[in-house]
Amino acid sequence: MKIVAATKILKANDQLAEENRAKLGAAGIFGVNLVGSPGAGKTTLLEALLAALKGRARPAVIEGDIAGSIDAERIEKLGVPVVQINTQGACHLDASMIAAAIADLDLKAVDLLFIENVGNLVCTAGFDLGERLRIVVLSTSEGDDKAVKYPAIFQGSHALFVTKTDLLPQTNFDLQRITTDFRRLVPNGAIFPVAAISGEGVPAAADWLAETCGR
Ligand SMILES: Nc1nc2c(ncn2[C@@H]2O[C@H](COP(=O)(O)OP(=O)(O)OP(=O)(O)O)[C@@H](O)[C@H]2O)c(=O)[nH]1
Ligand SMILES: [Mg+2]
Repeated sequence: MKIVAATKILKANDQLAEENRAKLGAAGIFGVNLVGSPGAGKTTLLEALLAALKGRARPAVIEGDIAGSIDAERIEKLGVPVVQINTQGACHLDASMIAAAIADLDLKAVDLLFIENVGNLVCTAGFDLGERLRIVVLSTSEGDDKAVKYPAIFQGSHALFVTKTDLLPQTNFDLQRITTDFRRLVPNGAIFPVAAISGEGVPAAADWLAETCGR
């Protein structure tokens, strides 16, 4: 019987992720990995950010889902190049999937690559994709205790986007609590409260993103 240790698989992933980072870097492309629970508002936020960044960057999107192409179709409607990855059961994207998707993109026409990971607050934490920036998306309806309960995904992220702030009056979500908990894990992490549906907070988040990726 052959047993493959998980550490070996993760090591192989890390190596591939470095290759992705080098390839994207050589092509002048800044990769952003969006992670968060199913339904946290990742695609809605992405739609709002793409609109806000129009004319400032040449974006492309890789959509990760277990099945279907609903999110990729939403992005396609905006006229943005998009590749859909179906993981067929896997609860996260990995670097080999991104390598395959990158091969389907015209890299010369892109300088900002968004990767929407499979909706999951646990599995996505262990897999570097070769991005430069990881943003964790948490909606107000999920509860403000998530940074304490799921530290790994927050710890490895550079920024926290708190989505669905229009629902704050209907929840007991405490922005101060999540800010304190996130900063404990990522002292210099950026935090942006946004309501993608109304556009509130989106310009500030888009400006920060543009500046961070050098646009
Ligand atoms: N009230 C409110 N609802 C929102 C907001 N952003 C997203 N939603 C809703 O939340 C639901 C999920 O949004 P999506 O953007 O599809 O979430 P997602 O994280 O991409 O979901 P998966 O890709 O399935 O993981 C949809 O019904 C959205 O309309 C927001 O700012 N406010
Ligand atoms: Mg989505």
